[in-house]
Formats: sequence, structure tokens, C-alpha cells
Amino acid sequence: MNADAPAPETGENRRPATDTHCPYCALQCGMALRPAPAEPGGLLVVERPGFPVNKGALCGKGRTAPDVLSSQVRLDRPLIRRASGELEPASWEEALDRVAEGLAATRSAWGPDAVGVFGGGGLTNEKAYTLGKFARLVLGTSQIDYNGRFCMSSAAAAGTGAFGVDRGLPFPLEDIPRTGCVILVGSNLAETMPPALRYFTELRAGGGTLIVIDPRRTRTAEQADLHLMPRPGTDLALALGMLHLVVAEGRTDDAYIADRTTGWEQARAAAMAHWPELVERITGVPLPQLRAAVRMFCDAEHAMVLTARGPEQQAKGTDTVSAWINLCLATGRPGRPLSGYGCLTGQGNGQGGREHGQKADQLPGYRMLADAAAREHVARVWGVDPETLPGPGRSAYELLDALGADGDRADRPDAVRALLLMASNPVVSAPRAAHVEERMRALDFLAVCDVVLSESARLADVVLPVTQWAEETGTMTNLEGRVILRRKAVEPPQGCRSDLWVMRELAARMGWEKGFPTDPEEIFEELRRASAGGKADYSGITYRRIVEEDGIFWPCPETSPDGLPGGGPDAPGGGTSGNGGNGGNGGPSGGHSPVPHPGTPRMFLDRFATPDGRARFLPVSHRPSAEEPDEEYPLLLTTGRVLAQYQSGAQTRRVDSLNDAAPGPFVQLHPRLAERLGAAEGDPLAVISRRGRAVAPARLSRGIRQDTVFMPFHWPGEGRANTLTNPALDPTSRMPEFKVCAVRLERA
Ligand SMILES: Nc1nc2c(c(=O)[nH]1)N[C@H]1C(S)=C(S)[C@@H](COP(=O)(O)OP(=O)(O)OC[C@H]3O[C@@H](n4cnc5c(=O)[nH]c(N)nc54)[C@H](O)[C@@H]3O)O[C@H]1N2
Ligand SMILES: Nc1nc2c(c(=O)[nH]1)N[C@H]1C(S)=C(S)[C@@H](COP(=O)(O)OP(=O)(O)OC[C@H]3O[C@@H](n4cnc5c(=O)[nH]c(N)nc54)[C@H](O)[C@@H]3O)O[C@H]1N2
Ligand code: SF4
Ligand SMILES: [Mo]
Repeated sequence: MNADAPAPETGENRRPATDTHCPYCALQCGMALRPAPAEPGGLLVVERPGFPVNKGALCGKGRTAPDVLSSQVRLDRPLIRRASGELEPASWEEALDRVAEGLAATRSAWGPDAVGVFGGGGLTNEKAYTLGKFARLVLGTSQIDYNGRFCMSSAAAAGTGAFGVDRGLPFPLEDIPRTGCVILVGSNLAETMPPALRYFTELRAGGGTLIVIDPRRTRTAEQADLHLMPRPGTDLALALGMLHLVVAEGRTDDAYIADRTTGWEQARAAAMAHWPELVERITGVPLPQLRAAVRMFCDAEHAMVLTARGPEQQAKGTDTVSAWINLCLATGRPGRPLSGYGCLTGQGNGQGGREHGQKADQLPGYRMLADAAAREHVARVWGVDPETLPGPGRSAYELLDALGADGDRADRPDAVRALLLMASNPVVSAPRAAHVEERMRALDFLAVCDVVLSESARLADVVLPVTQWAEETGTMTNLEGRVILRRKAVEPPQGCRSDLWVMRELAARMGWEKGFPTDPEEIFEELRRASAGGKADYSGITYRRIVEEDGIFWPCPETSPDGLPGGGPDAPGGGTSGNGGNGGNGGPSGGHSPVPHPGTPRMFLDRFATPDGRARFLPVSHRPSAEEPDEEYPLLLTTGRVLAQYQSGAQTRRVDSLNDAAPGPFVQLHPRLAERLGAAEGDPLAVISRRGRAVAPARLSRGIRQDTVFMPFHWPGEGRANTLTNPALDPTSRMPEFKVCAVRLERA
């Protein structure tokens, strides 16, 4: 079947509509696109009520997404920085030659690890897979990482630690209305995934309870039965305090702990050191509220904890998520129906983007680069000697910090001197952004693939204008682990080429005539083989099945014995239960059934993906944030999102209606704090941290703690929140502390 074939005709004017998905967040809402009657090449978004995740609902970003396809806002020809110092139009031939030369020259002068690659969680699985392959084979570099490191990496690390596998949600969203209680930790999904709010409204309508933990009274918190407002950076103590109360009140599920877990004694001992009164002092959450939360959570027969960036984007994010998982395990939740722990992944392909090899330490299928058997398997699919694959590289911030070839780096023989940037805008979105920007300017060579001239693309030596969502086909894996197909609905502008084509052309110029196809389905077929037997096993998934079944949840091994080449000991099929898949979900258990594996909407029902099948408690203790307030910097800054802008704003700042809704940065602060400063609504405020100074208008709100200010991070320039943020890293996930740093306020 042709994945690009238009869907059946729908709607009034009978113009054909193409079923596809939104370009933005991890919900990957289903939508259909129909040619606009008036504009040549224009597209109209139409509802696709049949797609289960969003049932037709879209947020304003999704509805206006076709605006970013317009030639008015996007790049439509390659740009090269000329002698004038300006970026000027160039032919594809010249631009590609320049990029290949720039990367090759650095490699031959300084070695392969002097060339870096920075990818993005918005890339399709096919692109992320090809980018990782391109870095390891063509460039031979270990220096590849991506913006997903800034996103869900702490939850991924904690999930792997506890369950042996990292899939954001181990159950579909449709389970939420049927559970009894949900604790939503640091998620503002009413603004960040609006169509998902419905699941929580239904939960409450059916008698379930919602607890929201956020230092701000967000639109999400307004929906809650109970809203706890901890000091930023204290979720770890909060979770431990709740676990302490669970133990003290005798509400642990001892049979579950004995049957399905290991490590309880140590985790219990660590939690018992966190007295409720101490936790109250650390978090600022009154003890009666803590007790109420424990009661609501334990009283429910089924219950879930869901985390998002609030608790995760901390220098202790991994331990923090582990503490929430411990609470779930102690009360017998994970691997039980309608219960468990999940992380709400953020970017469109935040989930798949981390599974197929653009992360510094990973190979496709969530295999680890340091694992000899994994290297062997993937090298076989790639037709290379495993010895030639480089080892694990640096994490995203460490990579950005290592950029630069200027004189001051003479002492750093390990500097990364040339960079290929694909689908991220670190000048706006990286922590300590002024420093990152300076490092990017100090590169010998920077090539950027983007659809618009982002703030990062403006620094490039060569900018390559690429095609985007509605102009190309590819798979994405949404926050539920559901692999979906985004289909091409319109021809791209003449001057644009796909990221896949760019990589093929660069590879060819660097001596790799083969191995870099540009047809997404052909790449997906290779990805299936590369992932076969891995944790994120896609080998049973095909484009056809995705379309017919509204997406397929991994792990989904190939069960046909003669389905795929390269079988053998790690042949697909046997990995179902080892992956934490629910073997009892109707999936065939052996490798010889002709019945296709149904995929795994619900994980861990039989066993966890650990060697002994048990979930692991990890003993964790509270510690302060990397930067606590002091006399000079007495307040806490936390950062995040607003409804109408997406990420660095590179795309959404180019859409008029979104800009009207959210025209610029602001500093949210409590009226009492504003009064102490003598500041009124709209007054420009300077926010100063050890990294720098940002200025934005005051926005007064009683819905924020008095010791905390909040800034959204979507804008460059004077109001750039990331000028202020602290790049202190989590020791395990290497996640920067976006959610907490010490600042002072001044009237500007
Ligand atoms: N409109 C919009 N939607 C988006 C995006 C976007 O840029 N714009 N981006 C997408 C992506 S990539 C992601 S990762 C998701 C992110 O989705 P969310 O995690 O929902 O977004 P954030 O606003 O970063 O953070 C959520 C909340 O954490 C709170 N918070 C801050 N500090 C702390 C803390 O110390 N503890 C706790 N418990 N909470 C804290 C903030 O007040 C904020 O309300 O959104 C996705 N959807
Ligand atoms: N202070 C603070 N900073 C944060 C966060 C926070 O909460 N607070 N959150 C962090 C998080 S969770 C994330 S995910 C990051 C995200 O931050 P970024 O990585 O900067 O994310 P985007 O703005 O989505 O950048 C994607 C870029 O890729 C381009 N693009 C879109 N589609 C394609 C494509 O198909 N191919 C190519 N080549 N380019 C494409 C877009 O135009 C855009 O320029 O920000 C992080 N930064
Ligand atoms: S919620 Fe996310 S996927 Fe859905 S329309 Fe909005 S941005 Fe797109
Ligand atoms: Mo994210």
C-alpha cells in the first residue's frame, strides 16, 4: 500500500484530505489536511475524529501549523556565509560541497571527535535513525547528542533503573479516566497538551481524583481536587515524605512488594529518614495537605503518578523520579491494570527520537553503545565491522560547552570544532544560553538544517532549507509509545530538500555511496531490523499496519519466522516478555506463529523488563538544588511554557495568531513580591542570576509562590530566560537544572 495515498474524500467540497499528525508536541494529535480552495499550495486543517488520542480536538498550535509551510516565513534555498560576512543564497551543489568540505577538513585536521552532531526530538524515527548512523559511520564521531537530553532524560534514566526499560507511558491515555487517582507532578498539560486534559476531566467526572503538584496555580492545577505548591526543586523530599507516611500509616502493599520488587528495605530506610515535619519545612507544603494527598492516593483501588518537566528538569531529576516510582511500587501500582508510573514526554517524537540512535550512548532499538552484543547486532545491519563504531559521546550540554575552535580552546584538544545541527535551536533553548551562543560562534564550521532561519541558523556557515511534516512521510512515536505515520499532504517549495536527502548527499560526498536511502519506508524497514530484539523492538511494525490499526505500541516483535533477514539468537519474537511486554495481551509467545504481534499498549502486566522480572526500588535521599537562594540572589527562578508558543518559538513565533496570543516574554511574580520591589503590572523587571541578566515585563499573579518567579523560555534577546538558567547537570541523566536557579529582581 502507498503510505502517501490520500485518505478517502471527506467534507463539503469533496477535496481529498490526507490523514496525518500535528508537527508539534508528543500527543501527536491526528488531523487531516485538505488543499485550501483559494490558495495554491495552501492547506486547511480538518478534524480527524476517528484518531483515538485526540478524537479530533486540536490546540491552536496544531490548527495553525500550516502557516509555517508558507514561503513567507520559511527558508526556501540554501544559504552560505560569504566573504561579506552575510548569509547569501547559494545552489544546493555548492552548499552541500561546502558542508562536506567543512566537516571533512575538521575531521582530517583534528580527528573524528572534533566533529559534532546535534539532533532533535522533533525528527521522525527515520531521520533520527539516519542521523545516528550518519554520525557513527560517515563522520566516525562519538560526539552526537540531541535536545531530548533537555527533555525527558531524567525520567528515562529512572524508568530504566526501576523497570528495565524506558517507555514514557507504559499504558495508553485511555486508561486515565478509568483509574481512581492521578498525581500529576510538574505538568501543565492544560497548556502543553490541551486535548489530553479531557482524560483528566473524565476521570473526575467519574468520581476519580486529581492531585497536581506545581509551584504555580496553573490552568492544570485549577482542575485539581488537591493542589500542592512546593518550592521548586523539592519534589524529591515531597515524594519521600509521602512514602514515609504510607509506611507509617501501614498502607504499603506487602504482597506486591514481596512478589514483584527488589530493594525495598534500603528504599524504605531512606524514606523513613524524611520525617513529615522536615518535609514540610523543605517543601513548604503544609503537613495536612501531604496527608490528604497520601490518603487520596492510597484510598484509590487504581492509581497513577505522572511526571513531566517540573520534577525532571532538575540536577536531581533522576533521583526525584525514582522517589515517585518508589511511592508507586510501595503501594503496588506498576504492572497492575489502570495503575502505575508514567512520564509525559514532550516533543513530537520525544519517545522515538531517543530510541533509534541520536542519543550519545545509544544505538537503534534502545540498544546501548557500550554493549558488545548491541554493537554486533547493529553493525551487522549496517554492514560494518563493530570495531569501527565509536563509543558513547558527551551529553547535550557538555557537547555544546565543548564547542569552539578559538584560541582559548588551545588547552582543549578535545574541543568539538565543527557541528551539524539538525532540528534544534540551542541559542534560545539551551541552559546558560549566552555561553552556548558564544561557543557556537567560536566554531570553525557550523551547518544547520532547518525549515526557518532560527536564531541558531543565523550563526551558521551554511544553512540547508529542509522539508517538514506535511511535505514528507515518516513515523513518530507518541508519548504512549504508539508509533504513528505522518503522511505527506503537499509538495514542498522548490528549493527545499528532505533531511534524509541531505544526509544521503553528504554521505556520498564523504565516500559513502550506499547505506543512506531517502525513501522513509525503506529506512523504516532497515530500522525494523536494527531494532529487532532490542528493548524498543519495532520489527513487527509496518507502515501498512500503522495506518490500519491507528498506530502500534512497541515493543512489537516480528513473529513470522521468515519475515526478516538477519534472524538468529536475537531474532525477534522471543523478546516479548523480556521487554516487559505483556505476553498475555493476546500476543503469540513463540517465534513461529504467523499471527502478527499486536503490539504492547500495556507493559509490565506479567513481568518487568529487568533480568529477574522484578521492579527495582532505588534508595534515594533529598538534596538541595545546585543553587539555593542566598543574600545576593534571594529568589528562585523556574521556567516553562505557555499555551500559544512552542519551544524556542522558531516555528510558532512566525504564526500571527499565536503571536497575538503570546507576544513576548514576561516575569510572573506574586503581587506581594512586586509590592516589595515597587513594581506594577507591565513594568520592566531585570532578572539577574550568576549567568546573566534578562529583562521582561512583570506579570502579577496570586497563583505563584512568593519566593518564586516564573519565565517562559520561548523568546530570544533581552527576555531570553535561558540567559539565566543553571547548567548544573544530573549525574545520571545529564539533564540541566532548567527548573531551579537563584536570582534577584530589579526594576529595569
Ligand atoms: N504550548 C506548548 N506545549 C508544549 C511545548 C511548548 O513549548 N509549548 N513543548 C512540548 C515539550 S518538548 C515538552 S517537554 C512538554 C512540557 O510540558 P510541561 O512539563 O507541562 O511544561 P513546563 O511548562 O515546562 O513545566 C510544567 C510545570 O512545571 C512547573 N514547575 C516548575 N518548577 C517545578 C518544580 O520544581 N516542581 C514541580 N513539581 N513543578 C515545577 C511549572 O510551573 C510548570 O507549570 O510540553 C510539550 N508541549
Ligand atoms: N529554560 C528552559 N529551557 C528549556 C526547557 C525549559 O523547560 N526551560 N525545556 C527544554 C526542552 S524539554 C526541550 S524539548 C528543548 C527544545 O528546544 P529546541 O531544541 O530549541 O526545540 P525547537 O524550538 O522545537 O527547535 C526545533 C528546530 O527544528 C526546526 N525543525 C522543525 N522540524 C524540522 C525538521 O523536520 N527538520 C529539521 N532539520 N528542522 C526542523 C524548527 O524550525 C526549530 O528551529 O528546550 C529545552 N529548553
Ligand atoms: S496538543 Fe500537541 S499535538 Fe495536539 S494539536 Fe496541540 S501541539 Fe499539536
Ligand atoms: Mo521537551
